[in-house]
Amino acid sequence: MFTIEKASQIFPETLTADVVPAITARFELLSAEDQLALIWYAYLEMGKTITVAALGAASMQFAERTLAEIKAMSFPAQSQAMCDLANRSDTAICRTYSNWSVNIKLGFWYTLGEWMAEGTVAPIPEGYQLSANALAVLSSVKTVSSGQQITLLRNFVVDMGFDPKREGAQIISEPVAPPTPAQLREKVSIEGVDNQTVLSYIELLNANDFDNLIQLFLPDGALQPPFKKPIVGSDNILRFFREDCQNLKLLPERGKAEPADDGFTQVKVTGTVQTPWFGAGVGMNVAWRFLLDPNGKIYFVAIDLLASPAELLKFAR
Ligand code: 45D
Repeated sequence: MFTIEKASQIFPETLTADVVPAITARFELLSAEDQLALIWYAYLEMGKTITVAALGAASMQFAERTLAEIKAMSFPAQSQAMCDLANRSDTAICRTYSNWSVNIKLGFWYTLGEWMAEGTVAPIPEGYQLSANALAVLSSVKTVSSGQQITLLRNFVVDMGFDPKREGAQIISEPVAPPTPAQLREKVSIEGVDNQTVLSYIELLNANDFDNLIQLFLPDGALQPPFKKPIVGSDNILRFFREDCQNLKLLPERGKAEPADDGFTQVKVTGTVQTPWFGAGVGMNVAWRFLLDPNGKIYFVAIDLLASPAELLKFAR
């Protein structure tokens, strides 16, 4: 029988972007001042080629009070509040921050970044000198692809703040918008794959139709996001879809399906994914590795950020 552990090893030839966890680990060793300055420089650099889209005002309302609180502070207090976040200090703002979903955290920083640029929030001090280590991390960030860069930026931000790990802590996330109406949904086709579960997975996720999407999974199924441990059980997967997966655009290109042990089927698909933050400006190269039970239900799916575009075409036999 398959276990989640064994399932996660299907299609072992798939090469993921290991530079992302490697650079993230080096970033985490830097001082808070260096971290903030490095993100600022990386963000300015990226802004030359890609632009962040401000999310709808509705999604910002959850961070509004904290943003207003920071805006009202003196410059030194603002810098301190930002350093506290990077230092993961136990402050009220850091606790509030850690309860936000990823998108609210990103929206919060997006707003602070705009205010820093216009001068209403303390900027990175002019002439701030990054340490040698920080300079080395920054130059590594510059060498990776734009899909890997935005993944790094997101990683840098999500672990900031102070998480007291309270049992049953409620994550504050954006409301779930109604799914795309049937007549506006797009059919997908994938070269080499006509498996209905896989096609429906892509179509339902693109339509934000999470209630139907979750029906494709076995109750004890698992979903493994890039560089993460598998999320196990359909309740947990549904919560993840609602919290973190609205308005993604999945653009699968090609794949292959083949029989696995015990009447299961394994399917690998490659293609690109767009996030609402960058739209068509950044296509992340990904693989989906599905393991379906004999009834076509999803027991396991991993989403991998690929090491290079060459991986999009790699289907070893
Ligand atoms: O510290 O099939 C300043 C799943 C300086 C679901 C700043 C998926 C100071 C299943 C500039 C102010 C989700 C797994 C900071 C598929 C400072 C599925 C600001 C995959 C921090 C396909 C920084 C989806 C800012 C994927 C504003 C792969 C940074 C989605 C902003 C990937 C960074 C989405 C932003 C990614 C990063 C989004 C907006 C990687 C966004 C990244």
